[in-house]
Amino acid sequence: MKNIDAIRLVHFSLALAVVSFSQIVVAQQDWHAKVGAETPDMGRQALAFLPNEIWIHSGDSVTWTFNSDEIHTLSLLVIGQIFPAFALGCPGFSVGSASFDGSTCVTTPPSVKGNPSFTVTFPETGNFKVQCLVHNTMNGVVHVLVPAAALPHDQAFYDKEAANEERDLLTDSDHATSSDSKGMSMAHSSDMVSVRVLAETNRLSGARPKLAASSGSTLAAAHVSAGVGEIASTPGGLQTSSLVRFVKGKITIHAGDTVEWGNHDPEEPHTITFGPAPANIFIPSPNVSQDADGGLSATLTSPSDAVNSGLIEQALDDQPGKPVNSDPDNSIGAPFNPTYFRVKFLQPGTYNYECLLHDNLGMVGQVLVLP
Ligand SMILES: [Cu+2]
Repeated sequence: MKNIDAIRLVHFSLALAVVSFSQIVVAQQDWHAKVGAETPDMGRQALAFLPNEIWIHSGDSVTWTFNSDEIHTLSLLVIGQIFPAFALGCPGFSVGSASFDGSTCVTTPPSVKGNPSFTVTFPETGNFKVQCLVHNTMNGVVHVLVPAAALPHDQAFYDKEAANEERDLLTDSDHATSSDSKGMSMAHSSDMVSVRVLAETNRLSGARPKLAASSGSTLAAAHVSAGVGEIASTPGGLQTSSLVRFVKGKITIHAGDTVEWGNHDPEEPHTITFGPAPANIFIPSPNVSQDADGGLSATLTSPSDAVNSGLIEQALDDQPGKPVNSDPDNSIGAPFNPTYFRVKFLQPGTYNYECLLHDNLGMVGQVLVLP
């Protein structure tokens, strides 16, 4: 009996070894995906995991490569945990590689193109949401199946899908017709649309005596789109296309005119900042006041004056069961986030401005104020 037991044990061990070996062979697969994409001038950003849905075996890993100059995180959160601030992480960060089984949060620090890629091993089966902590509307899913399961796609399929999604997000043009007949197509590559703004200003100037009588402090002579964006979706999650530019950001007005900036991006916050960056770039500087419609406004007397709008952005979507507008970025506690910033220019001169969050991507503008 002992011998038989011993033989059985040997057979069992051998069987285990074979099973383990075959699992290891299957488990060696490392999949690849990208985090973000951008046009060469960095003006158009794909806030997306590319692709954002992938099917793998337990034991496999996925390597995500950071691919843009806009910051992103690769984060795997635990169901029920409070959505963390990107600066704090899980709290804490993983660098280089990690393992995720759904029980403990894993995230990279905010990273950009050129940083080391991040490899996550998935030892357990399950469906795991992938999230960027910087961009709420940037997520995806990893489906982890048992090793014996057939996988629907290979790496070549995902590479092709990523390329297609990247192209769609970076060349999005359908928004142009719905928002502005020229804004998106001319966009940032050519800012030679000041003629149109001038004409608009002249038209408004003609009507000014009448409007001035209504004491409207927010008479806008010209509107600048501070960023334009669209949220797209695959079955795997959300992907967002953002034009990180002041569309028609170089404009010409007359002294006494007001310029209004509006954020047309569902995801990206922006600032409109004249002069040096304040210590806290997220909140409006003391010389900013709030208009009756919730927009923010300021008056600049000379090109050496400084003003910071703070974050101009859409609030996060409200969700059933959550406090209304619990957006932590809502620094001024308004019932909704300010999406407009208006500046009245009293004296002629050249006023340069930038977005403090995206000046590194080239998000700058200029207001030329004529007498
Ligand atoms: Cu910006």
